[in-house]
Amino acid sequence: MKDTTQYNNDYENKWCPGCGNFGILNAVKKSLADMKIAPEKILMVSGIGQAAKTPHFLHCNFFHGLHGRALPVATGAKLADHDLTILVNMGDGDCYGEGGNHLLAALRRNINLTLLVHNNMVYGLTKGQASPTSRHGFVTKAQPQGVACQASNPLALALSQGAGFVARGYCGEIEHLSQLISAGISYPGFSLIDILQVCVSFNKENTYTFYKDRVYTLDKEEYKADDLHQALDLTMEWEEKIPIGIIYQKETRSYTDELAPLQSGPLFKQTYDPKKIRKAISAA
Ligand SMILES: Cc1ncc(C[n+]2csc(CCOP(=O)(O)OP(=O)(O)O)c2C)c(N)n1
Ligand code: SF4
Repeated sequence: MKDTTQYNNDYENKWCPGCGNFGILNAVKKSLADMKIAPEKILMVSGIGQAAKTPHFLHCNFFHGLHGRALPVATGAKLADHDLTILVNMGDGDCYGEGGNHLLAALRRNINLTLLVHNNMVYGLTKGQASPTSRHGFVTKAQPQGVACQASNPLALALSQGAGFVARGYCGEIEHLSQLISAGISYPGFSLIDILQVCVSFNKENTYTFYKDRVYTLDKEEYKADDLHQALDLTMEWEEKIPIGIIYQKETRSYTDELAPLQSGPLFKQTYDPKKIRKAISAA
């Protein structure tokens, strides 16, 4: 095990004992240590929620902003300095609800970011309302008669939008999850890792026992993650068995590779001619 202590931060942590976020935090540290990425070369961006507090507990650059808005901030940061390793940590509500349209834009752009969605199928920070991934019929204090709409399927959505790297991890399989995170960071485009995260306080259905009976790891030898239709089929598998691993991966060229001005180096290092900018503004 590589030394993960360089990423430790002593910010007070108030996650509930047993929260699945601890496993995700450990997997992130392990992946960064394995990949030998120095804290100053990492930027972690988040919005609002329990998942969004993750960067507080890591020694690295971070930006903690508005609910659902992490992806546009991360996109701007990547355009300014595409040499940074940028991880985005969001809850399922934050990403698939409040930030849903930003997710669609990030998928279309194929901007080189690694998005970790802590999917506990509930709004944790605000004490347990339903989120977009809560199952139809899921009972909460705010939905006492059960959720009346269908749960969204974010992995199928991402595939339908042309996503190049789609994976699912589980907070109880830290070694496996850290490998997925490393693969996402190495991927030269947008990577979505949806992580099954246990919320011990507000989701009494999707527990460690629930996942223990269902989660299985895709065999790297048997399952080649390059067939879109097979991948779509896998995203539909849920009731009896739940696959984790890289569900789909294709060759790609990222947004920052597509943009000509970035080929001369990160934007923040480039000089600019104020006269040209004034001319462009007055022409607009
Ligand atoms: C625009 C906006 N709407 C609602 C809220 C209130 N709010 C704060 S956290 C949260 C839910 C967070 O749930 P999720 O993103 O699933 O993350 P978790 O806490 O479960 O990790 C909500 C609704 C807010 N802060 N801003
Ligand atoms: S409420 Fe749920 S998501 Fe939030 S810290 Fe507690 S267990 Fe974790």
